[in-house]
Amino acid sequence: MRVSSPTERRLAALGPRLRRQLERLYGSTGLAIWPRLEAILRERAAERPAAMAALDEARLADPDWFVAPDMLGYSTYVDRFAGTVEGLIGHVDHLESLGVRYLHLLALLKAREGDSDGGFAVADYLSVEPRLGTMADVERLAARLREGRISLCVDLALNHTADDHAWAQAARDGDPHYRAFYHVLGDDEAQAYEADLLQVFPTTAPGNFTHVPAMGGQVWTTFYPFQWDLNWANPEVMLAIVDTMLRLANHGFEAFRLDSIAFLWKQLGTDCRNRPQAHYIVRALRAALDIVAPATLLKAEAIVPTALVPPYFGADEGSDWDGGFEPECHLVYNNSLMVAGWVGLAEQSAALPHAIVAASGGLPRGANWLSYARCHDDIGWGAVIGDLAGIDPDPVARLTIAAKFLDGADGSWARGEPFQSDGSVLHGSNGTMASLAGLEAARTDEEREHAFRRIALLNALSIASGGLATLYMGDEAGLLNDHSYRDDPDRAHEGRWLHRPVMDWDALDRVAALRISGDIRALRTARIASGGAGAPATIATSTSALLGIACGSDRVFLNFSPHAVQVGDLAGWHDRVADTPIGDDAMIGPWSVLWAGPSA
Ligand code: OTU
Repeated sequence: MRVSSPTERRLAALGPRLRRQLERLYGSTGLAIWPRLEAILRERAAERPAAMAALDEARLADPDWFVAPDMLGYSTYVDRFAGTVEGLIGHVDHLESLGVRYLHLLALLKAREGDSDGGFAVADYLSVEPRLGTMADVERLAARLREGRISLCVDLALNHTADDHAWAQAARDGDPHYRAFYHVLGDDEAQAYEADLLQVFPTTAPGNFTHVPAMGGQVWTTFYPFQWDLNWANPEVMLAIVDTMLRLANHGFEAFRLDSIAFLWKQLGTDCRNRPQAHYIVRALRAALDIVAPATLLKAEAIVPTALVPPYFGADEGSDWDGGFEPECHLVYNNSLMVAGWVGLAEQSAALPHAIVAASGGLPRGANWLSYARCHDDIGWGAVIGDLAGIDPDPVARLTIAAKFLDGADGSWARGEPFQSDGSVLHGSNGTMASLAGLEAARTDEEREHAFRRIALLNALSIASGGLATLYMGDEAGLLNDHSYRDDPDRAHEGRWLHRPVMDWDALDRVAALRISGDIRALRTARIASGGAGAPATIATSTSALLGIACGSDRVFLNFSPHAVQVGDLAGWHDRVADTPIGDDAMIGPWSVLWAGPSA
């Protein structure tokens, strides 16, 4: 009889939830792997460092620890921010100066030689990209971040590996065990699947399959040809990824960004996105973490219509929370709110931001949105087409107008560029926050002022809507589009490098950075004062340009138009940003935010 340790107690309590997922996925074969999976859980638990075990206990006592008014995130490539992990340790003070409590590092793990899709073609999940440092450096960084109450997040690209991953190399060399880690199809079978699949990179990587002679067939490659989709119908893949994830958690990572999880399960005759089995896979990962490393968060990178998000938090298919709930992810990207913010600017209307804030309510306990204005990816238009179905008679036409505006058409102040298209089709838009908001195009003081306000407006949408609001590196400094990628043979084809500039540390004491960072700090301070965090709610307003959000004790108004508009009677309320009382006939300026707290 084992001494009852916290892990043993959690294994006894949560093991059934994990076994249920295995049975749903693999039937009796799933239960046959249980002894091996149980051994992995115990081995990894035995290795869990004391500091992480202590964090486990603290967070079990406070499951909403990350749904907090002062939670603010930051996402960056290590090399573009600080060169190396060691260099990053030297810049943690910058993160602390912004009030950051969550740090997502991109392209940290060892990536494929050459083009690696920005680090998302992983060659070894368990080692750090050598030019960035070592896992020992990461453990020192994680310890430094914990001192500052900053949680370290890393991408777990579990839909695919690089084609030079050891598993792929073994498969290529004929090892049947690792060949079964991937999908290898005949031409006709691949064609049958392809008929229902969408394109992620239609311009740079058309199709979802790549003929690999050494594999003797068509390998499933949803993304780039060098990103081989893992075969999650194979329980050996589950064992390998659970072990990988727990080893990484023991190195000090407190959150995993689960990349592309909408694509995990393949089913003939479907678009192979958002399948029920994809959720069972993630719920198995969640159960394993809850047993061994409960301090650790899972964040779903599921770029899907808002209506398809609840199962990624754990709701049963199509049911509300009462209809059944199994924990899946703690955080889900609110991609639709990000897109809606940009559409709001383009349309000079709060209509879509209002609709998405209203659709983002009703979260379960221990869950929150990951809210953001920009990230390392494009503004993807596809998911919001789904959100607009039923609201708008022609979503594609409407979003095409917004996309063209953001790509700079018709005298627009935006300086974005089409992604995966020449602008003739609707796919995505690239650009840094400052360039998209008009700071690049601004030539007069008023144009610069309005650009600064539009940046603050979208940061306010992300912060006031209660999510784990996450900044993308350089946006706090107003960095503009970086066109240098066009001269790099490994990057020239990949337009998203436009909005992935190298950090300009000298810019931090210039006007743009001081204004933008100052606005961010003011919004974060206001949210802390409001006590607001978690699911957002809307407030009715007097005009379609004006969005109202309830945030804790406060009322936050966002003006998505270039004209001053009336807010209404706010007598007895206090402007938390300007620190002035607000009257009974409040107005809000062009592109502005009015954050109203109850008078003391
Ligand atoms: C994710 O992207 C990553 O964020 C991208 O940087 C990677 O290129 C990609 O996966 C492959 O790893 O998978 O859930 O439109 O926004 O591909 C959707 C491009 C994704 C990305 C989209 C997204």
